[in-house]
Amino acid sequence: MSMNARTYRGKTMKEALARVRRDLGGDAVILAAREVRRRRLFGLGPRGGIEVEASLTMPADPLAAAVRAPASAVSRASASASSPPTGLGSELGRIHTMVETLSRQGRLDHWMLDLPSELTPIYGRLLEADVPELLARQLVRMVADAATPEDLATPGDALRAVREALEDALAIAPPIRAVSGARRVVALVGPTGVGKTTTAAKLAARFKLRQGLRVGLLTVDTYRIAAIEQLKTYADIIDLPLAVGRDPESARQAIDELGDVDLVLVDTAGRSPRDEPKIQELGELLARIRPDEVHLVLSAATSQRSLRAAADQFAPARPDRLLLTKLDEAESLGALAAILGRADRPVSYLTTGQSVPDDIEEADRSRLARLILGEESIA
Ligand SMILES: Nc1nc2c(ncn2[C@@H]2O[C@H](COP(=O)(O)OP(=O)(O)OP(=O)(O)O)[C@@H](O)[C@H]2O)c(=O)[nH]1
Ligand SMILES: [Mg+2]
Repeated sequence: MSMNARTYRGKTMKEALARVRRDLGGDAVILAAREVRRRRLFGLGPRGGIEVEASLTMPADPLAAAVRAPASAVSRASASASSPPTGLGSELGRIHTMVETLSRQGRLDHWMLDLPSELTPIYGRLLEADVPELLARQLVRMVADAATPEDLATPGDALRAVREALEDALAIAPPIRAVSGARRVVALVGPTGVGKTTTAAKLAARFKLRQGLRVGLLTVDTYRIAAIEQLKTYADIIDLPLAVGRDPESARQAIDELGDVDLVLVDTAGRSPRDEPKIQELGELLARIRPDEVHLVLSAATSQRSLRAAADQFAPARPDRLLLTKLDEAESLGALAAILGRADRPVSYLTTGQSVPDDIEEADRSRLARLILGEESIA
């Protein structure tokens, strides 16, 4: 390796790394680490400690540096259930995963040094799944604080502990509570093109075909003729009554014209989260319709920033559920974690494709956590 590697010593790994950091800064790359034992004359002098080789330049392949740490020690530290990781083994395991993280982040993550080594790969996994860094830290920190060494004996245990912490952090809604004889009105709102109309059709078909309920559709998306035609097509195929509301007053009346139905699904026009007046208008319309549930429909295939922005900007529509679409299109689902913790807006359904009515499922805590962690995939 053609760079100016320097050696730093410390009584502990933490101390050695602190010196690396002081000297080379946060961008330092750890190339190797070893335990130093000194034969002590009459028991005097330093007892030995940890020696770390570090440099400022990134190696061509950062993982190659990790491989330089003795493989046996690394695997003993990170993968063994029978021998609890101690001493140098666990330190090397820590270095190993640190270097892996370096390759992702391009910097030395000082924060990780205090973490039990079993949790560092899980932290890396959360970041890889695009879980926001702060949230990822909170999760592993919570587990680190609460778990006993036995709780984290194997990598599988550590992953389960973090998954359980994530599950606890998710807010999940019960499915739409539609029963025969009591009309329930459910509105879908959200940004443009996220799948509101398709989802309304999926839900309508499920409640009609699987639960035998009387379902009606109401669209208040009257700005585009294509929008009405789209819903009309589904209404015809599923054989449902469709009502059209052109303003708050007629929308209210249109619901009554649907007659004796158990469930009314209200499809609304997509709105840009930046278009405050239109969202305000939507809020006024819904205030007139007075739906029992308002599901904010968000595409999982959008960035964490867009998700947050939409979640904030749609407040005037008073959504009390989140409905996540296009999970099948998302590269990773970690960003969702950022918006799924609000108890006043639990997740109701997930949609996983274009097919009506199949590609929809009720939100499930364990499934969602596994999806976010990348332990499970769609379908
Ligand atoms: N891959 C995938 N595509 C979906 C999903 N849900 C909807 N779509 C597709 O997304 C596109 C837009 O769906 P719509 O239901 O028209 O979306 P919308 O929110 O009603 O759109 P606007 O009314 O224009 O705001 C269509 O091509 C759908 O087939 C999903 O879960 N996965
Ligand atoms: Mg639509």
